[in-house]
Amino acid sequence: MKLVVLGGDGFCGWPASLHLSNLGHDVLIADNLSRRSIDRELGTDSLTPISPIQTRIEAWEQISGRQLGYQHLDVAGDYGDLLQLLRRFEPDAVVHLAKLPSAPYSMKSARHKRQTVDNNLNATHNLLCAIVESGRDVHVVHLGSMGVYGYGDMGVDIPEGYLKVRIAGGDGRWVEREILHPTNPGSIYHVTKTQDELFFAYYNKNDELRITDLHQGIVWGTNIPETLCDERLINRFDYDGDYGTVLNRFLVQAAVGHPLTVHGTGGQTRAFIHIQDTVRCIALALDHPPAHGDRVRIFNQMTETHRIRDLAGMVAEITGAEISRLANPRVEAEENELSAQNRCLLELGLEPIRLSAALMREVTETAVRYRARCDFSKIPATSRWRQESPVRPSLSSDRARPGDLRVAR
Ligand code: USQ
Repeated sequence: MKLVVLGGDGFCGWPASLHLSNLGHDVLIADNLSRRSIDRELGTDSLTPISPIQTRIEAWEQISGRQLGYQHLDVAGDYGDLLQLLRRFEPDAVVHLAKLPSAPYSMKSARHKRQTVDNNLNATHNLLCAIVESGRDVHVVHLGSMGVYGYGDMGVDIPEGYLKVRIAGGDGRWVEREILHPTNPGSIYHVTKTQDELFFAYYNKNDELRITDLHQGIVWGTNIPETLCDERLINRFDYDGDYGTVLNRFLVQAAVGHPLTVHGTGGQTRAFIHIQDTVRCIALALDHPPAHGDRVRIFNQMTETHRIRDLAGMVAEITGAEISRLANPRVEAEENELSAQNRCLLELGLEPIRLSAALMREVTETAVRYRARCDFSKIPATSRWRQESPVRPSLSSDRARPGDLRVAR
């Protein structure tokens, strides 16, 4: 297949590009390298020494004998160039990861909220609009988020994208419908993922675009076999308070001798997936495109759920790290249950990598190898979900919020 990977230089995009290239696809990466410029803005860097994109591409060609195309492209800003790319390269599918992908970054300030909305919504809309204008039949595979559902305790497994509902009619009749699952985002970043769903539904209905939206859980792990072939191919490994995801942060913290930073009680339950499964799921979604006329296909791209304090406990047991309980900088429920269906990807052949001590040790070994590069001052999560205000009363973060789905008891 001819594939464009938008955002192919990022944490998920780079390993996905190599994996797809290794499977024999003709891959072109389009990226504005914004993840690298955000590192400069925040004074942070990947724990692993990632190479410049040109070095990455040359190294992959030397090692695999396969070519990767590259175009510097701001998907949210350069609509004309995006359209030209679709016309010139004629891809069968586009993997869309051209996003600002961090919840804490999106909550840092008014500027960061606006930047996240401007980038993420325009990137998705430009892509859909350009596919229609190009007149080409392109399957879009988008990396969405489990966070669009929110983390309310619904008492049943979260379905994959759609919810069967019964609506009481005025005349006592019940009407059955299947609707997009209601959204309940917990950050501006997650708000953009919920808005993506509406763009997809609209362009699917109006223009019959074929779209797969992968609602991904929190990624952990850092490398896949392809990124381990040569140090020039190594994937990025974020541990800072804005871009590091929770389990990877704990594993780096253990490796450098920093106490594990559990927010609040650590009672938050979240969905997880290993980076190797991320790239496999993207390949599976590409191999099994929706048929013409199908509605937007939504898969829950997660393999297990865990409570944050349990993860901290496991890491502490393996490494001997201390656990510290910090005031939670986010507005989120302190305790929640979470279970979700992931049958679609399993039926396509995904064999999930489960969290295990051995795999966690592997990530810790990478962290130990590069621990001299760790900047301790970047570990604390400094992004606050709610601004202090002398006029607004302070609100409990654990109260029921509009949109929370709770079991009627
Ligand atoms: N947390 C800690 N300590 C830390 C960091 C985080 O206790 O040092 C807690 C957070 O308060 C939160 C949970 O761990 O309750 C998860 O935080 P996270 O930063 O690992 O993940 P989150 O911000 O929710 O979002 C991340 C990615 C996003 C992806 C999402 C999957 O940034 O790209 O979509 O995970 S999901 O949450 O399933 O939507």
